[in-house]
Amino acid sequence: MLKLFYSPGAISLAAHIALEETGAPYELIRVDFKSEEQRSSAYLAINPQGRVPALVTSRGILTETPAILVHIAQNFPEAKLLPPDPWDFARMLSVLSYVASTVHVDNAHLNRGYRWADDEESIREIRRKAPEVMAADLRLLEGKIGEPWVLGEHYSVADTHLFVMSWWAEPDGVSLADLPNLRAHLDRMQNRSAVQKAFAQEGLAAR
Ligand SMILES: N[C@@H](CCC(=O)N[C@@H](CS)C(=O)NCC(=O)O)C(=O)O
Repeated sequence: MLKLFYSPGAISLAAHIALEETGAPYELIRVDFKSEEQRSSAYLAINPQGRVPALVTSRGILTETPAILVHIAQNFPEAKLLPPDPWDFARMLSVLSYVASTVHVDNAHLNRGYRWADDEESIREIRRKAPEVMAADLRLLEGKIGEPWVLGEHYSVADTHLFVMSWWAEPDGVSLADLPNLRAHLDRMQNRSAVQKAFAQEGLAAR
């Protein structure tokens, strides 16, 4: 059975929703960020980067959300979380890559500025600019996503990944009033039972 290491409301939520979408049994293991459990030697043995998610599979431990999402989708093809068309598959990977390498990194500038600077003033400046950069990067997705789902008619793991960015947006200081496509996508996602189940398990609320 797959095991997902997660922290409530973190990017691991995308994989959690994907697992829920499959309907397959899996185990959830919470990593406590408050006590910095992600830096404990026990967790570093699972993910040396000290981050969630990590997915324990019968073939080994997988890290990095895009890889985890594709693996979950390939493991449970009946859930149809990957588009059959190669071009759509490439478009889906484009969204997963962009979210992981760009929008998620923008978010990290808010509370994890110490990764890029040491002095307090620089960290404050990194934090101050983060919402502006995240809004600009989300705006590119605003103009690109389909309806009702990222790829159009086909719901895919790109929806679960993008969803976490939109769910983070308002608390991160990015107004979704200016991003109506993302706002509508967030609403559609929050109506899905997989999202509602993952929210209930992680103790999260719709926004
Ligand atoms: N590139 C990784 C990033 C994972 C990541 O940064 N996760 C954050 C939570 S959203 C984390 O575990 N942070 C803990 C820390 O920085 O100490 C992915 O996409 O899975």
